[in-house]
Amino acid sequence: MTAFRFTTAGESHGPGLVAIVEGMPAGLELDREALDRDMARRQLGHGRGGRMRIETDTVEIRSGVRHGRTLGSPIAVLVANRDYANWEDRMNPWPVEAAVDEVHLPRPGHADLVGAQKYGHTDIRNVLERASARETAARVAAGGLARSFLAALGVSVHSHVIQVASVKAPERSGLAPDDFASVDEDPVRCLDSEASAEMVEEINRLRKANESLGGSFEVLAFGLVPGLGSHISWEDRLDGRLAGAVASIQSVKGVAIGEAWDVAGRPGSDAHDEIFWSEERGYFRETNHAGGLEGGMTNGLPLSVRAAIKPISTLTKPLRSVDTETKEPAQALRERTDSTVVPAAAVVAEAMVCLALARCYREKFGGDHIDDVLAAVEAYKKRIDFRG
Ligand code: EPS
Repeated sequence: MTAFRFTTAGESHGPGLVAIVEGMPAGLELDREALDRDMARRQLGHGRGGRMRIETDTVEIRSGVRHGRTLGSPIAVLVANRDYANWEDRMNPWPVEAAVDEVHLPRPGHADLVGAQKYGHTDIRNVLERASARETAARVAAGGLARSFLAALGVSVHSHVIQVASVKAPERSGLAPDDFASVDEDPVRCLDSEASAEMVEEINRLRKANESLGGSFEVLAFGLVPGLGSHISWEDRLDGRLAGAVASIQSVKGVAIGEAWDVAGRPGSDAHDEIFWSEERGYFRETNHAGGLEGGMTNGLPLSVRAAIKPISTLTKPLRSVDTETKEPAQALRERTDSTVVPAAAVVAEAMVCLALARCYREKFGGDHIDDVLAAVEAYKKRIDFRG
């Protein structure tokens, strides 16, 4: 059987982005509006730039789905770049008559310089177009398919912003799916309205000072069975897969599972989740310091993945750089940009977590049709007496 995997293709200002998802079961009902809702959620957030006013991202399915149900074959999705209409000369796949200027001013923090060196390009645009976080639109399209599969198994994945620049929301533990009902209505997708107002102020203040802003967020997955991932080999440890999936998002520089950074400073007696058992509940815990993972496997508690993202590396007050043609000191490329993408990055991380979890479910439970998967999950829950 084809392994569950996905790939994306596309440049930021090219004709469009493509994602191909392989290994989905047949017979899964898809909700077109839900797929597009995720695309719109990725475009949200106070501090985004002019591009989001040009695009209205939607998922166009090109294969693998018929009359709203998956066929079991590869699913190809297309996300058009409306902005391509303004870039047709500069980004045309074929030679054009018009003179097109090359970019020679690498931005510190972006892929520009090392990408041009590695791939032998004199025009940095050949690197920055693919390195752009626009690519995450294709990941969210693919992640929407994974999310649909997980939803059929009773799993839901949510996110919220914890920090924007120096403003941190108060710590929240014991979050449940209902807590996220209106998170997308908040301008920075934060669960704390006071912190949110301060974050918006901080964005406005730093944007005026021509600064960009980083921050951090948390993704939570609810309804997972224990035993996704495995302790038996390094590649199967879910901690590693999740860290890789989330750290691969543009601008992400750190990933933590659960309370990792806090736990590092605590004594062992205050770091682990003690195990209890009762007639009604079976095994249960009173705490979730481990963020739902033990030994590289889900343990049936909510999964928590946190990530830190650096400030965007395109600055409206550019940093010092070098002209790669003349080797003279120069200011880095100044392009239209966002002030911060923390709220959007959290939505992208939801997609990456959905894709990583969908792969685990496909590996563990197999099945060609969604009903096969459901039956296998039920049988497993029964075997381990999991009541969650
Ligand atoms: C993005 C589209 C881009 C940027 C942003 C993400 O649009 P443009 O480059 O046309 O303004 O807003 O890209 C980056 C943060 C980056 O570093 O490249 C999007 O669709 O998310």
